[in-house]
Amino acid sequence: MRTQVVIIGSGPSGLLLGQLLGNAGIDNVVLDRVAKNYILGRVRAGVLEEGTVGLLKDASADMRMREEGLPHDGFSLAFDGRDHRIDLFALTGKRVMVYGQTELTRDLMDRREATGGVSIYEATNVMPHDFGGGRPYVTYEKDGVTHRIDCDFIAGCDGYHGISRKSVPERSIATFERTYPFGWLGVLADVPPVSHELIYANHPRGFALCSMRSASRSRYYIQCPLDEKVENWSDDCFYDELRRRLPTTHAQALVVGPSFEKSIAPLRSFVAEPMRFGSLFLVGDAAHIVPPTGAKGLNLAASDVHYLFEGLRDHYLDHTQTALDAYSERALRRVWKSVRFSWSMTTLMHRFPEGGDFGQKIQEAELDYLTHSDAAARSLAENYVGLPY
Ligand code: RFL
Ligand code: PHB
Repeated sequence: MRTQVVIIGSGPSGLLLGQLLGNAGIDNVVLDRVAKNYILGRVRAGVLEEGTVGLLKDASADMRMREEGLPHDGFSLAFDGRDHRIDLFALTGKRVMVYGQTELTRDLMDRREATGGVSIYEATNVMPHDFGGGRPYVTYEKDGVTHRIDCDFIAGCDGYHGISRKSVPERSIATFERTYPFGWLGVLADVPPVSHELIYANHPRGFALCSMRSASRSRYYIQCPLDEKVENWSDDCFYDELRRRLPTTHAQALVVGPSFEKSIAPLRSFVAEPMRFGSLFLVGDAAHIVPPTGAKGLNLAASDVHYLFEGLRDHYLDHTQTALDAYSERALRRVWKSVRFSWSMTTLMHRFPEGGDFGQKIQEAELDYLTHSDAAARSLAENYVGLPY
């Protein structure tokens, strides 16, 4: 088989890139090692920047999001037993869209199917070859048969554990990493959200986040030790702990109900540089991971797609290479700013086992500053709604 671009990974970055390329008449094939339903079973991001919303529109996959997504004008920082609202719209003129990654992925998959895009699921042993030379190709196995796809470019959209980044010789790639000494225990439940906006809570017992997927579906998280086990947390235990970390008015208003998803995610900051190796491009989580506190992971995947799509479009339609050659540099400039923001939100909002009294006082001073200085609040809001591409 031959195509112009092989996309490894059918997560949000691979599907979004595939749709933008398809709309521009550029042939592509998406490969994923797991089944469609498995991908749709993962519960992940919930907050989309305007830039991400715009890209979904460009991909003609925004119809359901426009109807069912929840535009949010602000969120709360809760500490000291009180709520402090960050008015995103007043501070930046922009809002964010609350719409689950699962739904966004489903919309992109449906669109791909409707437009005849080729996706191959449950493709094992996917392997990019010869991306340093002139004739790149990708091999994979399906039902015991080995297949080969020749192509011009390979987009590695296969997430943090994918094969694309691992295929690059170690000497050609630099990595930067920080792990955090805690994780997030999250639940999803069909109960109305405790508040119509997100609440990020800093509490002596640890961080908590109240988010949502719709007016009747809530997504709640609490900071937990890294070695915590999901089995140790009944729904009652979870809600009791969440209540303790929220201001009293919210704790009293919390509506509880059985969770249908409960999982623990470790927190990590990670960046691989560069993001291009000959004809192989790394995109999204394949190149970088941020802790979820800033709601940036999926949005960074989308901005990478924006830069790569521009490069590929210019290459095929205008026969110019400038944008493609600039991909890694442009993407990384934005990546590092989001890595910085996600790290700072994480540092600000969590209890660090080794933080001590000094760390605690610095957090209090920063929260006080953010909620009493217009300039500080504006900087927070500008990063949260998303820096320009
Ligand atoms: P994905 O979604 O991991 O998709 C990668 C796809 O590649 C496939 N794959 C392979 N295919 C073929 N061969 C191989 N060898 C392969 N290895 C892997 C996988 O099966 C998969 O289908 O990466 P992508 O597309 O770059 O998207 C990134 C986002 O998923 C991620 O950044 C966000 O979910 C992060 N994130 C959040 N981001 C936000 O912008 N806002 C949020 O509010 C937000 N909240 C979150 C989050 C991530 C979380 N977790 C669980 C890590 C909350 C949580 C709890
Ligand atoms: C979510 O709804 O899953 C969510 C929202 C905001 C974050 C992280 C996760 O910062």
